[in-house]
Amino acid sequence: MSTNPGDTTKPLDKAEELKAGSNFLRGNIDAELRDTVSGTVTEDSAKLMKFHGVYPQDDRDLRAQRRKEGKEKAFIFMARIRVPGGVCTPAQWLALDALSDSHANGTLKLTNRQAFQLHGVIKGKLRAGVKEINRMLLTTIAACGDVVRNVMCNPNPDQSELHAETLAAARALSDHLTPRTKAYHEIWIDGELAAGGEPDVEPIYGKTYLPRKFKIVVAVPPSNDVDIFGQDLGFIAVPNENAGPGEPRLAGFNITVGGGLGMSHNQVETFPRVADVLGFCRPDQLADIAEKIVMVQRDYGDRTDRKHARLKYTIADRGLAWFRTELQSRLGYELATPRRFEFTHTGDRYGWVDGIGGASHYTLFIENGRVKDTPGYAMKTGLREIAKVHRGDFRLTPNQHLMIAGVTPAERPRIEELLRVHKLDRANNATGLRLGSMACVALPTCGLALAESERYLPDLITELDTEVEAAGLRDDGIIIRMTGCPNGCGRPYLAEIAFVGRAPGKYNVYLGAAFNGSRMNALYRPSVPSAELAPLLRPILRRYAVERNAGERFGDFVIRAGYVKPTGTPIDFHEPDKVAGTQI
Ligand code: SRM
Ligand code: SF4
Repeated sequence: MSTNPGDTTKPLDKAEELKAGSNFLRGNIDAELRDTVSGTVTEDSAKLMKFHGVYPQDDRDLRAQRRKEGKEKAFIFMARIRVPGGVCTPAQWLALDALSDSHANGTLKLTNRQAFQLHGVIKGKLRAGVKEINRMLLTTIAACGDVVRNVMCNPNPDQSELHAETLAAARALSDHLTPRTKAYHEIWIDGELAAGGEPDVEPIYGKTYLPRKFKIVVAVPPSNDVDIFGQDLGFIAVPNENAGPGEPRLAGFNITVGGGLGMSHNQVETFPRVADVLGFCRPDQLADIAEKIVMVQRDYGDRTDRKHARLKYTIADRGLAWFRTELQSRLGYELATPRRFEFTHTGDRYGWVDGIGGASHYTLFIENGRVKDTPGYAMKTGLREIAKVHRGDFRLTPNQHLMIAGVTPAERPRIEELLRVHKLDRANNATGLRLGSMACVALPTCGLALAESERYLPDLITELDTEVEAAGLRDDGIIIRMTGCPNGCGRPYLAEIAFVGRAPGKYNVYLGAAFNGSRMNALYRPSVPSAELAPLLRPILRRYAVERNAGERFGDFVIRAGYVKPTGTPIDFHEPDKVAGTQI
């Protein structure tokens, strides 16, 4: 449907016309990829290519110099490879590693939604690169665009006995909600558009797909690593406490809806929102419920304004009661009452974890998910050597790190040796602050970045680490995140400490989210120059070390100590004077 039942007086956003006329996402992509004159594609093709997991970008580090020289921008592309539940094989890792060298900028980026990104792909290598990705049984389709994105799931196979069943559920959901258009195959794999043949049908999406991106996760308590409250739709695995031998361990899922984190500075009608718990369902109802929720949003999401087109706004505007009624009328049954659940943290557990059945898993801290070799730390080489011998699998975590999973007792000494030889084992010795850090990509590739993020947060943490060590907080987990703009990619509003780029070298500072991801933070100080960030935070960390109650988390302390008030409303994110809190 391309109507907007919410407000039929406003014209549809131009993107709707583009999607409708694109012949199921073909548009002019094929012809523009063949054109060798331009290093990029038109704006329309750029928008459609996102559905294929590909983003036109330019190297922003080179912009000024090239402008001075009268040259066009240094055009490049980013390809996002979605990996449902984050599980890939060593062979796939090796192939991506090689592809990052032959077709991209030599790095692999592990995203915080369990996907890979290749950056710096030039147009001439793009089609061959995507074809190669598909050859290794991975895909970029629906990694971006107005569709259901990569479905996340906790990566630890032994997080609980429920894990295998939840991972299977996440993968099944991903398959069920993948777009059916044949355009992807034609453009990237066959290399030409098929004439005639069966017409495309998109039974779930229709020809204009969704009003906006849509994100689904499956959480396995007590870990909330998937940050379920920041996602459009979430499922929380609930165990069957009375399961007998051989019976399924999974009773079903609590359902969360309407989370989302993007906003624009000082546009109060945009805001991050924590998801609501909607109800409970049995495992066999999962796909039906997910599909119908997606369809409600397809039909009622705001197609007139892309800044107001996420499910969180549909629910905020119409109310949860309306949403439940609309959903249940499509399902033909009522949702059950939510069951009890408890999350204790959002971070990853590093190092070796012994699993069921003798296998063990090693989670490696990869700062901001960037896999590369640097002088003195050949991380990418080390992981390649491990991939050559590893018999289990690799699992991307929702915090941008990597789990080497399913290591048998016989294999473990070899993996341990490779970790040691390549100094990978040292990465996990960082402070709790660094281990709890996450930054979005931002400069130089992200076209929306207002400030640095991935390239700056590590240095800022180094500045704070001295205080952390001196105050005796070395091993305390504190969730600290940075983004280069307010779109929220690094999930900053769910961090105990967050920096959100406002302008080059300036950040809004947010404090006070819950350690388990259930409460957002609030704006503490707007537009702080980077040189003043560490001095601003050091005294707060010092006080926390001395004055905290037993077991009190940093995010709770800053509220109790009066630095910020607990959040609730959008205003907390936009009007500094009213919400900055009292500094003591
Ligand atoms: Fe994001 C746009 C990177 C997770 C909210 N995001 C972008 C783009 C594609 C910029 C663009 O549109 O031109 C960034 C590409 C930068 C680059 O050069 O690689 C980008 N987002 C990322 C990643 C790679 C950050 C990371 O370092 O891990 C994450 C990729 C996830 C994935 O594998 O799919 C990423 N983005 C998120 C998240 C977190 C999450 O989903 O858990 C959010 C907040 C949650 C949400 O969606 O509400 C997020 N990204 C956005 C938004 C704001 C959406 C909104 O509703 O306002 C944009 C901008 C947009 O869509 O217009 C955006
Ligand atoms: Fe780019 Fe902003 Fe997302 Fe960071 S938060 S990757 S700067 S869009």
